[in-house]
Amino acid sequence: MAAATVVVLVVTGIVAVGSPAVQAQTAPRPVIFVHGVLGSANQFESQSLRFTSNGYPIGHVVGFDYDSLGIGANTELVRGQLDALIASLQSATGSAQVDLVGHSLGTSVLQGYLNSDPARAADVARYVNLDGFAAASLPGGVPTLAVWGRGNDDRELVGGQNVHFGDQTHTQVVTSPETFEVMYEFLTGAAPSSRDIVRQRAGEIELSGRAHLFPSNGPVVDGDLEIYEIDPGSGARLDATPVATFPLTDGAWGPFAPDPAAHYEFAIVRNGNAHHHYFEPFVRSSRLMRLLTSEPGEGLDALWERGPDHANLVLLRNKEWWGDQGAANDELTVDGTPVVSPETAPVGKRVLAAFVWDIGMDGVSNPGVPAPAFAALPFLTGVDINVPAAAPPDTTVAVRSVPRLGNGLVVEVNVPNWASDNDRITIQFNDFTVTADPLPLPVETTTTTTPAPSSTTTTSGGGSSTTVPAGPQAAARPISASPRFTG
Ligand SMILES: [Ca+2]
Repeated sequence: MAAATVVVLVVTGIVAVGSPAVQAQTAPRPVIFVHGVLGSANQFESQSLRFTSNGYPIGHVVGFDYDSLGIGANTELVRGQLDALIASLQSATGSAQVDLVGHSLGTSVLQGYLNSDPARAADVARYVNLDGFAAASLPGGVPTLAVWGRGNDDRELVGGQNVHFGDQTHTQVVTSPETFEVMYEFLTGAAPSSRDIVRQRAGEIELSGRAHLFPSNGPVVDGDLEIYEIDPGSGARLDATPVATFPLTDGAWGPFAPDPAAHYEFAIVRNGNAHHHYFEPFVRSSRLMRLLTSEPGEGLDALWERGPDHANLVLLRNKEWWGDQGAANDELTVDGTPVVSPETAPVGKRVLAAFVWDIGMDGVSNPGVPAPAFAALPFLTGVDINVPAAAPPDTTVAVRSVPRLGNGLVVEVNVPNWASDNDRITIQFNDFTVTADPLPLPVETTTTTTPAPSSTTTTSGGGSSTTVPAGPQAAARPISASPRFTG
C-alpha cells in the first residue's frame, strides 16, 4: 500500500513538470523561504518585493524563522512547524501545494524534510536549493532548481536544474535579481515582467514583521517597538512622540504605513535599553522585516565593549560587503573612516554585518585591524572606530555606502550618536540598487469638454467623466535594461 502511494505521488510530480503553461495561468502557489545558519526570513525580503512586483499576493511569500544553531536537537520540532505552516497556507490560499526555497543550512533542513515522508513531499510542487548542500537525487522526488554561488562551481543537485553564478557570493545568491529571474521562471513557468522591485506610491505601502533575538530568532516579548519619523540630515526625531507604537508580546509588530518619501527610526525599547534600527526609505509593502536585537550583555552583545562615551553600530546588508576586490569593492564609511577594507571584509569572510565600536575603549580608531572576537564568526566582522557619543545624543554620525557596481549610487544614513551603555544602533542597507517606477496612473478626462466625433455612435451620459489609460500598459521596466551582472 505504501509503495503504491509513492508511485502515485511521483507520477503527480512528473505531470506538474510538464505543465508550466497551465501553472502560469493559475494563481501562484505560496512560496516559503527557509534561511541558513545565523540567518532570518529577512534575507528573503527583497525577493518577496520582486515576487509581489510580479503579481504574487503578499501573503503568498512567507519566511520561516528557526534557531539555526539549535537545529541539530530540534529537527523534528522544526519539521512539525513546517508541517503546520504549510497546512495553514494551504487553508488560507486554497492552493493544494506550496513551493519551498532553502539557503545554505536551510537546504539541509528542507532536503531532510522532503526526504522524510512522501506525504510531505506531495505537498510541495517545486523546491529551490540556494548555494547549499548538493544531492545525489531530487529531494523527495520534488522537481528542484539548484543555484550555486562563488566557489561552488562543481556542486550539483543530480536530477535538478543547476545554475551557477560564480561571480555572486553566498548570500548575494539569495538576494540577487539574477536568482530571482531563474527562480521565478522555475516556479511559475513564465519569465517575470520585471526583475527589479517596482515602487509603490504614497498610501500603498504597509510594513509588518517581527522583532527577534539574534541568532536564535526567539521573539522579543517584553518591550515596545516605537517608530519615529526622523530628519534624514541629522537622524534626529522630528517629534518626541512616536508616529506608531506596537507592544511586543510575541515578537510580531505592524502594520505600519510609511510615507515613501520619509525616513524612520524603529526603536526596540526594553528595560531602559533601546536598540535603534534605521533603513533606507521604503519602496514597497513588506511582511518580512526582521528587527534583530540581543539581550543586553549576552550573545554578540558580550563581544563588544559598551560605555557612555562611544557609540556602537551594526551595519547590515543581505549581500556581502567586499573589501578586497579592487574595482568591485563596496565603500562603507563612518564619519569618513572606512569600515570595509581588505582586512575587515575580504570576500572569503562573506561579511553581511560589520560591528563598529571603539575597541579597547581607548578613544583611538584602528580600522585596519579587525576585532579578534569576530575572527572566527562567519558573516560578521568587528571594526575599531571611535564614534564619540553622548546621552542624550549631541551630534550626528554620518554613515555612507557606495554599493559596488551601483552605477554611482551613494546612500547616506545619518543617525544620532547614541551612547552605547544603554543604546545600540543598527543600520540596514538595501541589498538592491535598482528599482522600477510604477506604471502611470490612469488619466481622467471629462467627456463634456471634448465633444465626440460625429462618427462615434455611442456616447456617454452628459456630464459624466470617464477614465482612460494614459497609454499602452508596458512592463515597468524591460529586463534587458538591467545589466546581467549586478555585483
Ligand atoms: Ca580603539
